Amino acid sequence: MSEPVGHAAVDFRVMGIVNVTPDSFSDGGLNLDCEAAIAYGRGLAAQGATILDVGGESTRPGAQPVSAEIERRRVLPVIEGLVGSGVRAQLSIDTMKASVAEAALAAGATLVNDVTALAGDRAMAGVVARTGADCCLVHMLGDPRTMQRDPRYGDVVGEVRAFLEERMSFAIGAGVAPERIMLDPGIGFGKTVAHNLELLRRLEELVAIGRPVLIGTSRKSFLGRLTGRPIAQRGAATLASNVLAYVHGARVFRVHDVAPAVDALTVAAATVRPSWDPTSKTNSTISTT
Ligand code: PMM
Repeated sequence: MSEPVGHAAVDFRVMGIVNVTPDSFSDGGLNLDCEAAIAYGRGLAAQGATILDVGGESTRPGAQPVSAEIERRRVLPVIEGLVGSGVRAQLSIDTMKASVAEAALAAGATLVNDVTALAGDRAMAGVVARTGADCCLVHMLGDPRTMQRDPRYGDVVGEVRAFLEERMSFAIGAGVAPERIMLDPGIGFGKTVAHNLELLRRLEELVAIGRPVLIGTSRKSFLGRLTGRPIAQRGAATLASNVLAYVHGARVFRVHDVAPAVDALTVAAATVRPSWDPTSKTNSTISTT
């Protein structure tokens, strides 16, 4: 893992969001132009993102699916451009489709962020295993079209944990190395405000599975419900949720606003780990690989 540019070594990673979609909930349409998306991604890396998550299909609640062909046309030039520019960040492909993942990995991505946890496309696990890519397994109830219709759980944390353990066993059985796997409870993916808060409050139970936990709260609607703020004004709420998730053990943070997240998490890390010198370059960094 490379260190964030211009920052002391840290034990967390910030994943900057590069959505190349017309309809993502907070930044849809921003990066549809390829050159703009490449420049945007480079800017996030310069702010300290050590992962750039490139996505060509929105997974916001109610989003309509797009074809693999359209998705590939959106993301491949951006990944190729970022690789060609020598950007210092790991490139992640946010997709549910094996053919998109395969093409993105061939173009230089090394992480597959699949919100179906390798269950949406039967060929996905094979692609991840064969290429030796990292992968993020995400919990989602249903699919993006239906997931926010009255989601119910007996014990949300227990059910998410059991799901992630099952998907991890599946991935390992398909040939994915355990050390390549990150886990994500899927904040907002088939969860009420109370479900999201309980997952954040009891995150240690997911951390106990033994793999790095990724959290994606950035600008999401539960923060809007809590604060009454529209999407563009959820920056402070996002930071609060990420700092608390750090304290409860999350170590990878998927965000739109990278620079404030790096600052907030740097302070959280220095506070939580008093024996750790945040100004030293010699601290060990976490590895998701
Ligand atoms: N959220 C979104 C998309 N992809 N991937 C992971 N691993 N975790 C998330 O929480 C997540 C995700 C939806 O947000 P966006 O529309 O802003 O990309």
